Amino acid sequence: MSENTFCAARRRILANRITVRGFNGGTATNKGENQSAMIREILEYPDPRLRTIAKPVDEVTDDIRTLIDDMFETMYDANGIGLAATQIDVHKQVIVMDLSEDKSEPRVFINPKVEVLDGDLEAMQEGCLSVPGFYEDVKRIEHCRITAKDRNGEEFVLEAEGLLAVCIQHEMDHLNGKLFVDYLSQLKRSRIRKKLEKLHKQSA
Ligand code: QAP
Ligand code: CO
Repeated sequence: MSENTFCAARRRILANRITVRGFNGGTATNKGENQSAMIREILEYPDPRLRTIAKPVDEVTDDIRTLIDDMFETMYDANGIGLAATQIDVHKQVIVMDLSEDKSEPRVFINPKVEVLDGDLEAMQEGCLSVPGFYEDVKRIEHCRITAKDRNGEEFVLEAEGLLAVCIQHEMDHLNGKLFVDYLSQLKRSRIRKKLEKLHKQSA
């Protein structure tokens, strides 16, 4: 994947969403713009709360569905493609994702488990809503099978490759308190940390 693929893909996704909004003449019919859902604050690296290990969800209740709605609202508002509950300081095993250009493919993963189907590693440029403005190559398993529950508590199995496989592994890392910067060299990671700390001080 080339250097600018991530940015280009995001620009494309954004341009498309703006068009969709214009077409509808409003936001009411757009998925992820649920009237009652709330945009939550996204924790940013190096916030120590991002290191918390998430607990499995016992039962998919209305409270969990409210959490899911808020997570979509927060992710779409920030122009993200994936968000783990950890990132909004809720330490439950819940992930939301939408890799489409028009918010048409919302996906929910509750208590996800990953099984390696092909141990080959593939490098892809990653970003993270908790590490805004930084994009780096990370090597991850190319082909995996995910078992998880959906928003109705139904179990499903999904084979993933490409961006979907990368994104699910990235988000599952969040549930285990891990960030993509942990895969980088110490030097790169500390540069990112220092730049973000400086920004946080400025906006405090
Ligand atoms: C994880 O990341 C991911 O820095 C999801 O200024 C990303 O949604 C997995 C974002 C890439 C695989 C490949 C980041 C938005 C979004 C930023 C995201 C930013 C605005 C990141
Ligand atoms: Co992330």
